[in-house]
Amino acid sequence: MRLIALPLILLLAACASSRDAAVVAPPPAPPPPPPMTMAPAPGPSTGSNVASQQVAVPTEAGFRSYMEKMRNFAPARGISEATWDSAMEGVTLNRKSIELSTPGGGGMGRISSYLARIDASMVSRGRAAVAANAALLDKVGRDTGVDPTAIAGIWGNETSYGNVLGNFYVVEALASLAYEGRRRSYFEDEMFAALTLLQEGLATRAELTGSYAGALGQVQFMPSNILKLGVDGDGDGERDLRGSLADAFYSCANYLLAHGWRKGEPWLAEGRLPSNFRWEYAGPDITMTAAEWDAMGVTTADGRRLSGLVGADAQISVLLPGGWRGIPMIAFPNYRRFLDYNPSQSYAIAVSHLANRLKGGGDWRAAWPSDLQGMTASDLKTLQGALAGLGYDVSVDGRYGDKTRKAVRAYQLSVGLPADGYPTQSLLARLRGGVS
Ligand SMILES: [Ca+2]
Repeated sequence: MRLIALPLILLLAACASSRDAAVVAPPPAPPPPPPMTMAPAPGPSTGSNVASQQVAVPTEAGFRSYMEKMRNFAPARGISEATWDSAMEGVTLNRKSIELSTPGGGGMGRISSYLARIDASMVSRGRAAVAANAALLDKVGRDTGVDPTAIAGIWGNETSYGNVLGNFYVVEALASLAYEGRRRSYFEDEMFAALTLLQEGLATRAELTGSYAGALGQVQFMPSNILKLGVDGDGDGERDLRGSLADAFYSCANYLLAHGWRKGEPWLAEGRLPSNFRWEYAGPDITMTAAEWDAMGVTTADGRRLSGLVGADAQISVLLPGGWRGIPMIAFPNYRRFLDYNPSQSYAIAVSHLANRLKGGGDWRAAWPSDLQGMTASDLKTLQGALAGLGYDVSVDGRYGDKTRKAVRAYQLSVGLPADGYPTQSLLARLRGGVS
């Protein structure tokens, strides 16, 4: 696939490698690509918050002290001392979890490295996995109304179709991340949810093996989501999202439905933009109705009007993940359900594209700009600093989010560049040169 040839991908694949290193892949013939572990979604802050400040330097002694305090909270969270003591036996500070959960690089190019994983091998192994489980997937689709290829797209991206489930004891991983403190109450809640799984007999300690961030099973559910949205799909009385594909697939469908999945609608399609398209209308932070895009002449790459695919009032974004010269993508409402699953545009595009391929769709028609160079987190910080210096409202954090996108877009508009909101090396060079 063409994306692989780009130096950009090689550069940015390196950013992901430390995160991937933790995953022990039991490789079938072609080794599976590393999984994209479900990043924890922002959760409600219901944690006990022993201390809400960030722990500066994680130490084993600090961890032990924190865990002693947490043990006191266990009964109030419905966890017996016996469960706690048994679950925590041998648990130590897991620095690998903390290291892998630390944002490693700028967002730019992540999309390329994500999409580079959706190669011929990923697609062919996926089609084989879908064929091998066709009866079950069809039944899930009929029963729930969720397109089974969407589920397969998540399954493939999360665990390479069940081949890479993670090898972390999630109680230890979650305790370490809670102690580390950046998202303490979220991880405390997930740790207690994992302990609840144990105490209620929904999982054994050995079954609480998963990702460095505490996600479990074939489709990488966080423990609280197993409790809230897990489904016993095969009717054996257990919610076993690790050992039972039926449980995993029905649970995945249930998650998407609970977040507003629209039955019978697509999620993402390659788009075709009119020649007079205003680039500043693109971006995940901007939505317009299908009817509004129709009126502007935006269609799918094969020329279909958007309101013919979804309701005329459906809220849709045009995405330009490779900038204005890259591949235009139409993000339908169901695309946002993948974002609910993991709030990363790169993740949601990768799941969308894999699902489209598993549904029989082809590769992208448009080409990725071959001269596009990656932006490291450091590059992004420099760019953000320059924009902040010009008075734009932007955080200098090396991350490509909505604020940076808006600031880049506003700057591009002010100097007459195509306002795609996409930070590039050439934009950085321009800002460094003091050209404003
Ligand atoms: Ca079951």
